[in-house]
Amino acid sequence: MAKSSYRSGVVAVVGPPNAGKSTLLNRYLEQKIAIVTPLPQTTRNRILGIISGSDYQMIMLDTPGLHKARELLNKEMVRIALETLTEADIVLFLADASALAGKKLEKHRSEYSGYLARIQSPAILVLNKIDLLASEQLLPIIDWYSSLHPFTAVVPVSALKGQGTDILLKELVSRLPKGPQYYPDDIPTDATERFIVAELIREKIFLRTHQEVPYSTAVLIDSFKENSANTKVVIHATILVERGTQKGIIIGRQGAMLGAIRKSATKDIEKLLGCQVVLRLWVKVKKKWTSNEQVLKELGI
Ligand SMILES: Nc1nc2c(ncn2[C@@H]2O[C@H](COP(=O)(O)OP(=O)(O)OP(=O)(O)O)[C@@H](O)[C@H]2O)c(=O)[nH]1
Ligand SMILES: [Mg+2]
Repeated sequence: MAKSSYRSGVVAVVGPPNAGKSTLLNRYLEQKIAIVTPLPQTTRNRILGIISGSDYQMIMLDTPGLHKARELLNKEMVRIALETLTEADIVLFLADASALAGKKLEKHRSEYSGYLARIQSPAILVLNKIDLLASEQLLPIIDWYSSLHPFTAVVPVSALKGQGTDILLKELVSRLPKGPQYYPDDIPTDATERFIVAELIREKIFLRTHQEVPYSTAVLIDSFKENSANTKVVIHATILVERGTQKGIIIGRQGAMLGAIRKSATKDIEKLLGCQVVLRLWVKVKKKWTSNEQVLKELGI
C-alpha cells in the first residue's frame, strides 16, 4: 500500500525544438532513453520516463518541439506535444535561454501565447543552457515569458552540465500531488527496446546527414531476435527515405555512410541491451511517407 506521504504525478516537458527537453529527461534517468541531436525536431513521439525516489515517483513526458507545422508529420508531432498538456499535473515549459539572449522576442508572442494558453496545470518556466550565457542575460527573457503566462516558478538550468537540475527536481517533487507508485522503482521507461533501437539508428542519421535528409528519414524495425542464451541480438531494420537521391546519400560511396551509421548505432544498442548486437540495415524509398497516415501510425506518431 502507498505510504501516506508518497507523491506521484505526471510532468509534461514541452517547449520549442532544440531546447534540451530530451537532454533533461536523460539526465534525470541517468541513461539515454531519448535521442539528442543538435538539429531541431529530433523527437517525434511522446517519451515516458519514470523518475523514482524513496517517497515519490515522477512520470516525465518528453515531447516533440512546438513549431509552426506544415507537413502531416510535423502537425502530428505538435499535436502529440500539446496533448500531454491535458494529462499533466505539472507543465515544465523548457526554453533555450542561450538562443533567446539579446534577441527580439516579440515576434514569437502570438505563437507562444497560443501554446501557453492551452496549459491548465501549474507551469514552471525552465530556462536551459545557462552554461552558455551570463546570468544577467536571463532577466529580459524571464520578464518576457512572465508577460505571456503566469508561471508558478522560474528555474534556470543546464541540462547538459547538470547545473540547477537538483533544484528543479526538488521544485517538481514538492509540487507533485499525493499518489501511489505507478511503476516498479527500477524501470526507467515504458518505451520498448524496439522503439529505442529505432530511435538510436535515427539519431545516427540525424548526426551524419544534412538539409532535408534527416527530416525525410524514419526507421522501422523488421525483426529483433535474441539467441537462447541472451548473449546476442540480431536486428534487421529498414531506413525509409522519400527520394532516390536521399537513398544514395544514406548509403554513401561504396556503402560508407550506411556502414558508419550501422557501426555507431550498434555501439549504442549494445550499451542499451547489454549484449552483442548484429545490426543489418536496408534503405527503402517510400514517397511522401511524411504525409502517409499508415506509415506514421507504424511509427507510433
Ligand atoms: N550547451 C548546452 N547544450 C545543451 C544543453 N541542453 C541540451 N543541449 C544541446 O542542445 C541540443 C538539443 O538538445 P535536445 O535534448 O535534443 O533538445 P530537444 O528540446 O529535445 O529538441 P527536439 O527533440 O528537437 O524538440 C543538443 O545538441 C544538446 O546537446 C545545455 O544545458 N547546454
Ligand atoms: Mg527531443
